[in-house]
Amino acid sequence: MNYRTFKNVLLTSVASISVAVNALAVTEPAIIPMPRSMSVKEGFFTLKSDMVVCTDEASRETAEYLAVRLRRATGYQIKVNPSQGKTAGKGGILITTADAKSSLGSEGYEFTATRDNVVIRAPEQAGLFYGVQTLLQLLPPRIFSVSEVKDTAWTVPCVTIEDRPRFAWRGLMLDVSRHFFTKDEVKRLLDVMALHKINTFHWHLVDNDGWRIEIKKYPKLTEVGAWRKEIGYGFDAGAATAYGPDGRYGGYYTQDEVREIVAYAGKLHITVVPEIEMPGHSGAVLEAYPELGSGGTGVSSQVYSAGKEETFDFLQNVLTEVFGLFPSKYIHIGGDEVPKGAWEKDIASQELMRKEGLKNQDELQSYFIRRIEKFINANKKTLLGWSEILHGGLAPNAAVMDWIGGGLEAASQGHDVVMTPTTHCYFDYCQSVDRAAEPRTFGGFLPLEKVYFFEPIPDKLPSEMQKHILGAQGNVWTEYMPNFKQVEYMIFPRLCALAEVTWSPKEERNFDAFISRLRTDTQRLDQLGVHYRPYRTESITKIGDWKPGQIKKEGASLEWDITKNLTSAGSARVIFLNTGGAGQVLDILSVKLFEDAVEIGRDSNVSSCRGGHGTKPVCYTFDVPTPKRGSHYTLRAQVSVGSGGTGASSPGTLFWDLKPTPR
Ligand code: TNX
Repeated sequence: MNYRTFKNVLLTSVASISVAVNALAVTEPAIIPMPRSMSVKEGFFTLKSDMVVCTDEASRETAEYLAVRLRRATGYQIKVNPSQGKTAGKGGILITTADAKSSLGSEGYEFTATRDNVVIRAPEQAGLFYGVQTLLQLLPPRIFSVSEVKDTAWTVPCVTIEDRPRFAWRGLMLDVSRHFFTKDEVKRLLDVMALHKINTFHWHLVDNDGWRIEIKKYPKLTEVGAWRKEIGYGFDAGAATAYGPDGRYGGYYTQDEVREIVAYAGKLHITVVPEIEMPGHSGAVLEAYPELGSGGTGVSSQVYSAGKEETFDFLQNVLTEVFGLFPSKYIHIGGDEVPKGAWEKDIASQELMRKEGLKNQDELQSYFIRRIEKFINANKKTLLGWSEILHGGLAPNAAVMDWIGGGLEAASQGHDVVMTPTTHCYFDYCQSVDRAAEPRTFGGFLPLEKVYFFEPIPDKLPSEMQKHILGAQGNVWTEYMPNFKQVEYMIFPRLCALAEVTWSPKEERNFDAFISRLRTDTQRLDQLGVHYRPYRTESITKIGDWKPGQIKKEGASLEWDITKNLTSAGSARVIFLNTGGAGQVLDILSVKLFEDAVEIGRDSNVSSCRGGHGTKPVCYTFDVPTPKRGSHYTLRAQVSVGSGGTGASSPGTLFWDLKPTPR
């Protein structure tokens, strides 16, 4: 789409430039994801209090959805006429499948706004629904207000749009096991997904920390498996509200609630894909039904026995109830990070390996997944699993969700693949290098730019196999997100970028234009009350590293030259990020700033800078003077191996953030 054309049209068509600027502020098309093709014309269509949404009987629900959305903010008594599917008339909106181009596919649509009316045509309802989302985004952001907004000109710029998605799978995964989120929170998320034309909600319902779906045949799954004693992950009890009446932490969805969410999503043209983890990440189940486990302790206690018939009976019974609740073609069975060593000590698993001639644990895992796949296929569903289901041989009809590789290999062999690599799709990773200014997160770093430039098709995949890349998905693992506000903060605006990756043409991607549209989109999020991370460019820079060998038990002095970092007088933060694992702790006793050999600043706070996931960096602050030409500036830190850790020294990185003194 072409903003320049749009501005030129405005500037030449209105008498005064200030009017043009005003009009731009209200109506500049800021559609996310950007449509495939759009041309902006002169003039506006304006909503009227007595207007009608005309439609055919088949599209009535979509027309009603639009009318409800429009009524809320405008306060207009907009009517729906379901027996007028041919023309919008003057001042109306037409939503119809009549005469739609079949080349638009199942999710595409055509959209025309003139001064007289708006016409949305699509061969199928999903396309009409996306046309409606486009219409909402062409209106001022206050159209998303939950209460009536007076004195607004509800205008839509005159445009013609032809649009359809690049990928069929435009997804978001939410982990509700590590922390539990309510039915209404899930619905809220679905609404904002639909606004960005995201069509798949992958629901991670099961993990070590909690089983979240009622299964009638096995009540202990939720009586026992949905709860834990404490919030965990180092959070204060008050960081979440998911407590039961008995004070236990957790929660689950009843089957009625699951049906309600699936139906709600369906109306938003979102497919819900359930994930029932196996054979690992199953600590919550095995707490309720320990007889299905491999025995063992620690992570080994979180793995089903692969050798017991009872395991398969149980899983098949669970899956049967799951099939009845989810119309989705795909059933996700996890398959990731199985500590397969658990099977070495499990007699039943060892016997099975002998009987089946399985050479190693990978082949045993593959046996497990293949057996489940047979059952899933017999129920006319397709098995989907994480990268590791390739180990020991991929099940014949399985689809793969690539998080640590395997996508290229699977797609090359003709298996369908959804791309969710940690490098570009892990919304649990920190959004800024300035971790000190962010909430606690998982170890990785995933800025908005990186999501935006993600290319789902692997480089080396031959063109004839590219159709096997169904699309991409953002993953929200919630270890460090104890409440929904935090979940939203991690999802937005990164999901907006992923929406564009999965919907819009690759060649048209332009980060600056996206950021400019995002400004309007975040106004929509404001109206909807979504908690997002405002986009800003980073002022933080890396000074250098430290290596484990430099840190001694008896203490050590680390030094970094910061002459080129100290560019003006101001307030500087020196940030220590421990990149080691859990238990690798660096004690910092003082940090001093030198100008040549003279100490000019000192922060004598003593702190422990910890490694591992979900830990925060440590900050030291200095008022720095205007640098003298020719002088050298040095930071010196007095450190030692941390007393509160395992005694191992850590690696780490040092950052610098200078806020210049305003002149
Ligand atoms: C790996 S991604 C996992 C999850 C964790 C996540 C944290 C995947 C299939 N497994 O269990 O929550 O890393 O980033």
